[in-house]
Amino acid sequence: MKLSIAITSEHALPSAFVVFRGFEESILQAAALGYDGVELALKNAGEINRKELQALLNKTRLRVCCISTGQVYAETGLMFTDVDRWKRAEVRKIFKGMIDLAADFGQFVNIGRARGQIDEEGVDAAEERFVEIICELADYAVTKEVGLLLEPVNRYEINFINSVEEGARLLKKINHPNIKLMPDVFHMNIEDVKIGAELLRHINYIGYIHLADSNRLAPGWGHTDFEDIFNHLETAGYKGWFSVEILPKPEPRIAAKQAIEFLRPFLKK
Ligand code: LER
Ligand code: MN
Repeated sequence: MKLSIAITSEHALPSAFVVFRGFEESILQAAALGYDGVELALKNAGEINRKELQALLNKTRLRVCCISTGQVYAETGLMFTDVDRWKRAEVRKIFKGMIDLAADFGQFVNIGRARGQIDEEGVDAAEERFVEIICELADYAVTKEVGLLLEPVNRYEINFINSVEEGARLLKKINHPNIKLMPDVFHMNIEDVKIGAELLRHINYIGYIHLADSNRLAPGWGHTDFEDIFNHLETAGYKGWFSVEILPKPEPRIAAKQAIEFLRPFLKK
């Protein structure tokens, strides 16, 4: 199984959950530590110089496994559920740019908090606006051979699609073959009944997994039971990517090293 680490630009907000910042530095560090790929956390596709990125990937033999979009919401507040149709048009444009980029680098685009909030109009209105945009983007992404990944995010960050159970229920309803879930075990620790058992139960909807311990430190440095998670994923026959999305503590290189050293034995199984 393949392991990636989330990285971002040197200009990203301090709140971005990444270990390394600055694309060149990050890719070189990830390669030196033995990661198979990187997940690019972007606010728009224009942040990437394609030629420079390709040269770095050629040099390191790393792959970009996903473009993640938490920075879209963090930097602009744009969301699929916004009542303002011009803002919804803007978010469509940004995500289409990310999908175009993923056609060359990444193969997946995630939808995190940009999916939006449930406001005073209630869940049905939010869901209707969300479904219209995600389906349009999923149709567009098919033509580019890119998949969409919906990430359930805990209630303290967003009030819409918090648990894997809720994500799976919504995907069943939407029934679009080009949308899968991106469970993040940090959020699952807050929202789901069990982590490993829920991953196994919803495995048909799962396309990619974010790894962090219960405190967003490197796996192995909190109280999440990774033995249980990987046993369930083995039973499920999960073959997709894992990406480490952790805080740069105690310092970036040490955190990234702690993560890969702890995870390697599970991934080799
Ligand atoms: C993004 O992948 C994530 O997990 C969120 O917690 C960021 O807000
Ligand atoms: Mn995540």
